[in-house]
Amino acid sequence: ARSAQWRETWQLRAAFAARLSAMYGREVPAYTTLVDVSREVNEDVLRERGADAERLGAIGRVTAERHGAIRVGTPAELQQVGRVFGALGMRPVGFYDLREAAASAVPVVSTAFRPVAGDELARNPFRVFTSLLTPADPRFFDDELRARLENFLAARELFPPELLALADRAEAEQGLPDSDAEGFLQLAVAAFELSGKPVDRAWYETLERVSAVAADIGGVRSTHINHLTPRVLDIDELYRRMTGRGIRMIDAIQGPPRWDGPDVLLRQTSFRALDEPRPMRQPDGSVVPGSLRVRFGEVEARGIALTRRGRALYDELLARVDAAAPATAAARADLARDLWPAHFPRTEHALAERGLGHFTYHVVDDRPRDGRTPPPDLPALLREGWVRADPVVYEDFLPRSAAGIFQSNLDESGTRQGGEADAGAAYDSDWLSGAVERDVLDPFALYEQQESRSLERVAAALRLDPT
Ligand code: OOG
Ligand code: NI
Repeated sequence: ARSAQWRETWQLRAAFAARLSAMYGREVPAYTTLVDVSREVNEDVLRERGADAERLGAIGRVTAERHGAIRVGTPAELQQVGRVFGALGMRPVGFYDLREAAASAVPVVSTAFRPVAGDELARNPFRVFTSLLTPADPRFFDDELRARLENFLAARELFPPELLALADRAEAEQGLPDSDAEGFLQLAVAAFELSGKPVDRAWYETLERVSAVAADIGGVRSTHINHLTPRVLDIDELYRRMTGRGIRMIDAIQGPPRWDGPDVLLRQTSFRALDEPRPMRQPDGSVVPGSLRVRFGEVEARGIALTRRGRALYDELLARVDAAAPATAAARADLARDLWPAHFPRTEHALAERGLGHFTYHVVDDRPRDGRTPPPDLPALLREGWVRADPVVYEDFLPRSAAGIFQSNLDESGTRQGGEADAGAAYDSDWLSGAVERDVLDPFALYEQQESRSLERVAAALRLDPT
């Protein structure tokens, strides 16, 4: 073991998440309210439901759990993001194309950096949804604007070389000595703060005409965390309490409806932050007071990871709700709630049996020990009490919800022309792997691996069972 003055990767990750949260709470007061209310709701749920409340994660993990979001402009910047998060044991998982997922203009493709191994997630599951601007998509940018944008982006520096050097060391050595950890954490948090430097108003507004997201990414010389999201055990209750405190939430909770069957995937809701004063540089060079409204708050409830089949069913139900074209968010929620019970299994057991949800399987300690041989198949092993199924929590994101979150926090819808998506680059998962210079992992494959490894352990344990 290394000395006490050594910080392991997960300790760096936990410390980074905590410091980022402290910074965000200082600068965006409504976030502090959100964290407080989330904690209250979680304590109440724990009191009411007992151990059942922790079925999808121990309360320690859930209380510390956060995700953030950042947006960057170039593959080179994304590669650097990959190094900073690599130092924290976070790898790119999933490819999300938000250019199509929203009604308005969101010219980005995204991935999420997160820990991958089960024990790492249990220690601290911090994740960051990371979006990359798509200047080569002609539906958003013409050649001239694209060239200006790429020049502007090429000339800025998001991460100081000292930070990247420490990140590379931390990743290679899987941690840092305390003395270096402090500097690394300070530089990393600073890199994600909202800068106080003057914003070039004309350039910002030029990009805003394409999309508020384009301006947020390419209109300034730095990046920033745009939200941090705590996890809550009852998001409907949280929504009511936040509204009761006078914080105006968006009009819906995104994702699956509330119902009396198992919670699956992810439910999220958000609120807009306030204008924040930031200096603006006028075309004549003078600097005047201005404001940006680019940071917000979000909260989420996590459910069981679905298999590819389960996800296809979810997407199909969503499409059916869309097809009915409900006029309001409330009508939409009612429709989904009515549709769900007819199609989605109402128990975890049925979710597992129909191959719709992911579970890990574990040999039960007080299994039959009277010399019987265990039955040969999983359903019988479960039925006869040899093996227990634990739900796998969904650790990723949903493109539709993500697009909804982007959209609900934009002032204007911007413009997206019709036509073919990509004359220049095909923005897909492989392209993104190339940009970040790391494999973008497939979330379904990760869940499948987790499940099949647990089954291998069950098989080995039951064969070796001495009784
Ligand atoms: C990211 C929005 C996506 C989520 O939770 O789905 C997201 C952004 O606005 O940059 O964070
Ligand atoms: Ni989010």
